[in-house]
Amino acid sequence: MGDKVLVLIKPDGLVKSLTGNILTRLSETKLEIAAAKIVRVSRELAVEHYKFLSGKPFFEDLIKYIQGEYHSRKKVLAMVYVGEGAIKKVRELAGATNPEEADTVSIRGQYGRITTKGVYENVIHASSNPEEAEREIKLWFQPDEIVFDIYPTEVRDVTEKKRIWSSATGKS
Ligand code: IDP
Ligand code: MG
Repeated sequence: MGDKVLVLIKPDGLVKSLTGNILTRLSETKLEIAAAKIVRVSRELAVEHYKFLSGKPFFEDLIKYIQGEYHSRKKVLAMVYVGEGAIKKVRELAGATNPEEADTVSIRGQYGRITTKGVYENVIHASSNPEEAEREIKLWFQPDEIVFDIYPTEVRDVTEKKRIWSSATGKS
């Protein structure tokens, strides 16, 4: 199966209409897409995702950025790709973390920017190693949202409150 990697198109990527371009480039890697969804990012999810950066001076701005607080699109596109060398391939396509240092033809080099506040708006996230990928994929996706089993699962009786479609006919 090869590597698994969590890929996020961040709010700036969505605002700048880069989704199609990025999906095309990802599909040209011949990696297989295993899951995709649009997510409204809660503060809880953002903080958990970036918890290893919680001591950094830019942390609060980073949380606001990934939640879409700086953009008119408060959402991200979350995806899982799998295949030989998936992490390396996607990280190469993404380019360096700092968009000013990123290869000019990488996604971050082409479309990223550093805001006047110092936030690296770098369009795309990609897990950087297999352990990080596993942690992040399990954070963003439930097993049934991924088309094939990429990590072991178990079946348990779980009782939880869940929002469901209302039986009242919707007025639109
Ligand atoms: P990565 O996204 O290339 O893996 P990380 O070090 O994991 O880089 O940082 C996560 C995100 O935090 C980056 O993508 C970027 O948006 C932001 N970030 C990282 N370092 C800085 C910094 O020095 N200033 C501002 N933002 C940063
Ligand atoms: Mg990282």
